[in-house]
Amino acid sequence: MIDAIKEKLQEIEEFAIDSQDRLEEFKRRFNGKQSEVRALFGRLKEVPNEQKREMGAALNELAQKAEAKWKSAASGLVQKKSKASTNSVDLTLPSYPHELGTRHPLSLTLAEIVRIFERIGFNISEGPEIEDDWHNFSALNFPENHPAREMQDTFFIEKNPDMLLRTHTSSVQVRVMENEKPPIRTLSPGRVYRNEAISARAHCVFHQVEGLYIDKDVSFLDLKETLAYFVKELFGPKTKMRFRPSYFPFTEPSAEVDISCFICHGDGCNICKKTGWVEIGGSGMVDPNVLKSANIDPEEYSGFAFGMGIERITMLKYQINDLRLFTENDVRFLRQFKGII
Ligand code: 2U9
Repeated sequence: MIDAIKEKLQEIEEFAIDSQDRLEEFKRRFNGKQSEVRALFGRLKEVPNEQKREMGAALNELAQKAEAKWKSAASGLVQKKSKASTNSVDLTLPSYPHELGTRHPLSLTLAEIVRIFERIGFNISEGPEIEDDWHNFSALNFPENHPAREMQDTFFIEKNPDMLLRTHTSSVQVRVMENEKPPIRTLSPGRVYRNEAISARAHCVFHQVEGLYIDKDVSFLDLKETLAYFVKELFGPKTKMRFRPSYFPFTEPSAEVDISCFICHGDGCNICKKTGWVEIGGSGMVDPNVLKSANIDPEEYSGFAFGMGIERITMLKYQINDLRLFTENDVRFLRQFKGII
C-alpha cells in the first residue's frame, strides 16, 4: 500500500499542468470523488489494523498535495491568460482613423455670407419662428388682403389665427427696429415656412438671410455698392451684378438682384438658361411706412434691405439640382462637402 501511495505521489508531482485541458484531467485523476487518490482510500480496508493509522495519514497527505497542486496550477493559468490578453494589444500601432463628419452645405454657405457682411459692420439677429401677424405682415406694409397672407402661402396656427410660422426673417428685423435706435446694420438668417408642395425646386421649409441697414442718408447707391461687394466676395471678383425693377410691399423702389453667370460667363448654359444672368435675391429701399411702424422717422432716416434664399445660393454655388438633397441626409451627398471651411 505504501508503495502505491509513493507511486501516486510521484505521478502527481510529475504531472505537467500547462493548459486548461491538462488542469481538468489532473482534477479528474487526482482530486475528485472518482479519482485515483479516492480509490486508494478505498483500499484502506485491506490494510492490517495496526497500519491503518499510518496509511490513513499518508493518504490524507497525498490528497492534500494533489489539492494544493491543482489550486496553484489553476491560479497560475488564470494569470497567464490575463497576461496573454494584455500582451495581444500592441500599443505602438497607430489607431484607427476617426472619420470626421462634414458641415452641411447650407451651413457652409450661411457661414460664408455671415463672414462677408460681418466684415462691413453687420451684426446677426435672430428671432422666433412662430410669429404674430404684426411682425410678419402688418409692420412690413402688407395690405390686409395681400395674397401672401392667404392660407395657401402661410401656415397659420389653428388655435390662434393671429399666430403663424414666419414666411420670412424680415419679421426679426422689425423686432430689431422696435428695440434699437439707428444706425442699424443687421443680418437675419433663419428657417422660414411657406405652404408649398415639396419638389426639386420648392419646399415648405427653407432658409433665408435678410439684411437691413438704416441710418441718416442711406441711398440706393449704398445698396448697390454693398451688394456688388457681396457678390464679388461670394462668387468671385469677376462677378457682375444688375438690378431688375420689382415690387415688394416692404421696399420702394424694389429690385431683383441678378449676377453674371459664373459658370459660362455669358456664353450660355443651363444654369442661366442661356441668358448669361442668374437671379440671387431681392432688395430695395425700406418703405417709409415700414420705418413709421417701428417709430423710426422716415424724414430723418432711410434704409435699404435685401434678402436671399440660402438653398438657392448653395444650389448655384455647388451646382446642386434638387432641393430635396438638403433634407434627405444621404451621406453620399453630404460627404462631398468634406474639407470645405
Ligand atoms: C425690413 C424691411 C425690408 C428684405 C427684403 C427681399 C427684398 C427679397 C426674397 C429673396 C428670395 C426672399 O428667400 S426669398 O424668397 N427676399 O426679395 N427681402 S427686400 O426687406 C426688408 C427686410 C426687413 C424691416
